[in-house]
Amino acid sequence: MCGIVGIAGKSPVNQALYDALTVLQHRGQDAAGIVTIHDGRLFLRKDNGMVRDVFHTRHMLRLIGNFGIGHVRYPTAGSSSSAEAQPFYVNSPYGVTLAHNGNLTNADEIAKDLFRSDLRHINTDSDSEVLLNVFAHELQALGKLQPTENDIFQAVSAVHKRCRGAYAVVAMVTGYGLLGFRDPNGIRPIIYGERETAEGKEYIIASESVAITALGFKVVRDLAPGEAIFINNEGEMFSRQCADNVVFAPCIFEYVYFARPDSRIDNISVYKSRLRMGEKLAMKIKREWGEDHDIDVVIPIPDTSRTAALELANKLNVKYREGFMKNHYIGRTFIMPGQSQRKKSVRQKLSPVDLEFRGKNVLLVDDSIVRGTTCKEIIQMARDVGARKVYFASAAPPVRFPNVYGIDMPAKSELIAHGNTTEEICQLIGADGLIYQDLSDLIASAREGNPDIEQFDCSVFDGQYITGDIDDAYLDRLAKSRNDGAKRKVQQVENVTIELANVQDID
Ligand code: PIN
Repeated sequence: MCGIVGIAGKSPVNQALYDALTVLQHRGQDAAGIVTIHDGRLFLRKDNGMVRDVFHTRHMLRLIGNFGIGHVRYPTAGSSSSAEAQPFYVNSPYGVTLAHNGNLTNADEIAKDLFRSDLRHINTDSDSEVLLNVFAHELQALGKLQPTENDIFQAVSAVHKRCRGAYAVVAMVTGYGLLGFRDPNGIRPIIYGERETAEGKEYIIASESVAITALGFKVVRDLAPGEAIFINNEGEMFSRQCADNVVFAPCIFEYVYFARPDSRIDNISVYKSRLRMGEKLAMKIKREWGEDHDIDVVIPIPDTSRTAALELANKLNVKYREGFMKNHYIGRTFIMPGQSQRKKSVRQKLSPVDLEFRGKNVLLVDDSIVRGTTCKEIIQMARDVGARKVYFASAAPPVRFPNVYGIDMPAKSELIAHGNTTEEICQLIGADGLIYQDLSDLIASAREGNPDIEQFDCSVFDGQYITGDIDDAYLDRLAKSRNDGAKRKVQQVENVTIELANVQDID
């Protein structure tokens, strides 16, 4: 998953972009980048690492200008090279920069066409570079010396025709303005806001509303699926529906795990959706385990699951206790490259408050079970500090299928729920009981916030891919690039790349 932001300001935007990226840091800790425009010149800083590590004072001072875009990356295609940090730039036409959240499912095919028919060279494995070149090619094909907003929107329409998959995009056309657009299924989130200043109105486009509100902008609305907005250099805003066949299916995993609880995505409060997940899971526990269950205490596995666990405990009428403390100064387990590293870090990241466990029947709650390795370790930790029984609840249904729309989920074979029943998973993770959210309840938890949304992309749970182009061959290719062996190889190559990048960076 990645985070994107773009600002069309009336005064320098470097600090605001940096601040927005720190607010979106949870969406990707792998790489960060900002590009700004001043006087027709672009200023770019990007590298692997967290926002606070990538940008030093000397970089910030060089990022001058009132328009800019930024990106935080969470690798999607198994690669984590610094050459693939975003934003990307292509010099023709006009100079276009772009940052993208999502994944194109036909990137390989388009990359070939770009080379053979459009005479464009793609220098990385990133589908974002492909997307940028498709947009640039389509804009160039219009042959305008000075593009208008209509031309920009026409190029976006052509992108929708050529590209499949998930894409929420911010881009800048040098000398003309800031653009944002969303794929025709609206899979990944993108929202915009505005604020009045003494110099005039400023606009912000971002992955999540929290980046807008935290910076003191007012949320206007989410972009519709297939829609584009363009803010020209003079600060005028235009919007247009650029897709013909729009089937809205936003990603449900944003509500389960990715988005911050203080965001609203597609008019649904992420926080409230998580409360509802807890409520519905409590009802299921009562139904299946009976009102006379023997749970003494509900304990969330921080951070994401706290909201659901709180409401689950309320509805079960059982105590909610913070039994695990999290060290916030190490990275999220989900994004670490290899299984061995992933396993080792659990005990460094979480430590139990033993008195909450000793002699008790505890219900541990997590947002989801993906590989099942961390929850296995956590269940053992609970036993080590004296829990009598350890039950486990997942606020999401079993994750059985890979994600092809920009979430770095493991290959099918690495998902614990793939090919295993709930009872088998319970055994594998070493719990005394395991309960999963039903998919219909998860959907209802999100949908009750905005009944206008008729469907969500739930592909990791049901294997239904909304773009209709995912077959076994695609999933096999994906599995090859995503298994841990492939990631370790990339890491070795990356060590060399990092050294080179650092040498170049001494300035
Ligand atoms: C972690 C959120 N969440 C925890 C991510 C672990 C699956 N894992 C998905 C559970 S946090 S495993 O709250 O954002 O820190 O099933 O793969 O072991």
